[in-house]
Amino acid sequence: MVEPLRRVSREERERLIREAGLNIFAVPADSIFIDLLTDSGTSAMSDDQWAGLMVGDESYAGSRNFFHFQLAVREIFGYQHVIPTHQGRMAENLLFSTVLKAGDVVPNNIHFDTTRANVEHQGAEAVDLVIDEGLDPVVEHPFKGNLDPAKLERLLRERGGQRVPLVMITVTNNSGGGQPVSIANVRAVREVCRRHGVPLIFDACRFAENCWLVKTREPGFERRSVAEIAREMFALGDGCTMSAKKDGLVNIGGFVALNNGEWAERITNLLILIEGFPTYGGLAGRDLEGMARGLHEVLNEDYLEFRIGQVAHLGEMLELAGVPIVKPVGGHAVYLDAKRFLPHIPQAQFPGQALVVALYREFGIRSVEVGSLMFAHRDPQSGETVYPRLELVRLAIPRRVYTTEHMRYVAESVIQLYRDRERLRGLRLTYEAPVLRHFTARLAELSAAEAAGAAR
Ligand code: P70
Repeated sequence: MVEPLRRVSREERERLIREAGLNIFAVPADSIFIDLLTDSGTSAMSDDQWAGLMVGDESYAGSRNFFHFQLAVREIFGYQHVIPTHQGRMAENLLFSTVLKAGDVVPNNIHFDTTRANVEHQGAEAVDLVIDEGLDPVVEHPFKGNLDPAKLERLLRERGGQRVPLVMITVTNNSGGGQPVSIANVRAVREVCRRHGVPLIFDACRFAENCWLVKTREPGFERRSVAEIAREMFALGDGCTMSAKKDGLVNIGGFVALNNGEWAERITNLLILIEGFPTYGGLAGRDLEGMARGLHEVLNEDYLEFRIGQVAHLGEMLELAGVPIVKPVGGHAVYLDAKRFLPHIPQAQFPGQALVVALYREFGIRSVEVGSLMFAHRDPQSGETVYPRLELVRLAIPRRVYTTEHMRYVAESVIQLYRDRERLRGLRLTYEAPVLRHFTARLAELSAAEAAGAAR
C-alpha cells in the first residue's frame, strides 16, 4: 500500500500553524509533508499482520486472538498474567490506581509525560533517577538511559516514612533522548529492589530497540539473539506496562503483564469497570491478533538493524553539518538540542517549541517538543517555575514508513534552519490546561521588542 504525501504551500502552512495557536498537535495531518510527531501508532503493519486482521474473532469473551496474544506476551516477556488495554496510558492508569496511594513515591529513570501524570493523578510523587550522563546531551555514554542504583539506594533509605510500592525502568528512556538501559544496569537496580523488597516494573514501549542496542553496545551480548536478551531483561523484573503502539508494531493496543496474581486480580476488576472484558480490554479481536504478530516481528534482527540504522543515519547527516543533537543517537528518534540550537532564546520563551513551529512553517515537517512546554512546572513550595534540564525537539521516525530519501529531505531542512537560526524568536503561552498542557496549549510569537525585554 502507498500513501500520497501532500505538499502544502508556505502561505498555507503559515496560516495553519497560526490558527493552531502555534501548537503542532492542532495542525491537520494531511497538511503535513513529513510527520515525525511520534513513532506511536504510526508504524506500517506487515502483510502477515494485515492477514491476521482477517482472522479476527470478535466474540465478547474468550476470542481466539486473545489466546494468541496471551501466548506471545508470555513467550517474549515471561510474565504469567496478561491484561490487554487499548493503549499504554490505560495500562499505567490501571496499575497506578491499583497499587499507589497519595504520598507514595515512584522512582523511574525518567518518567514519560503520561507516566508522570498518571503517578501524580494518584497524589503520588514521580522521581527521576537517571544517571547524570543521561541529563547531558553532549557526553558520550552507551547507556544513557541507565537508572542510577546509588540514587535509588539513597531514596529508598531516606524516604523511610514514605511508601515506594514499585520501581520503574523505561526502556528505552524516551524523555532522555530514546537512550537504552544496559542489562548490567537492570541487574544492579534489581539487586537494590530485592534488598528493599520493592517490585521492579518495566515501561516496555520500546523494548526491542533497547535490546538491539544491548546486543550492539554491551560487551558479552554480541552473539545473543534479541529475543534472548529480552527474556533475560524481563526475567529481572516483576512485570511491565506496554504501549504496543511502539514496539508492538500496531496502530492501537497495549497491556499490563505481571507475575503478582493479587495485583493482576485487582487490575482485572478495574479493567472490567472502565475498559472492557479481560479477553479484549478495549480492543477488537483483530487488534489483539495484530499485536500478537507484531510483538514477534519486532524481534526480527534484519528489521532492527535497518530501523536503528535509519535513525542513526539521520543523526549522522545532522552531526556532520554541526547541528547540535543528543549524542549518541538512541532508538526511535533523533533529538535536537534546542538550548544549543537557539542559545539566544531563554528557556522561559520555549526555544524547543519555537523550533517545532519553524520546522513546520518553513519545511512542512512535524516534530515534537520535549522540553519546557512539556515538563516545566511551578514548585508548590516556592511558587517558582522549575525548568527541565533538557530542552529537546524530537524527530521520531515511524517504523517501516519513510525511505532514506525522506530522511535526506529532513536533514537538509534542519541544516538550513540551523543556518537561519538567528531569525527565530521566542514564544509565550496564551492558554494552558492544568495537566499535560503541551497537547492543547496555545502560544504566540514574541515581538522583537518583547523578546529583548523578557530576556533581560
Ligand atoms: C510518544 C508517545 C507514549 C508513551 C511512552 C512511554 C515511554 C508510556 C507512553 C504512553 C506519546 C506522544 C508524545 C508526543 C506526541 C505524540 C505522542 N509516548 N510510556 O510519542 O503510551 O501513548 O499508548 O498511551 O513513550 O513518545 P500511549
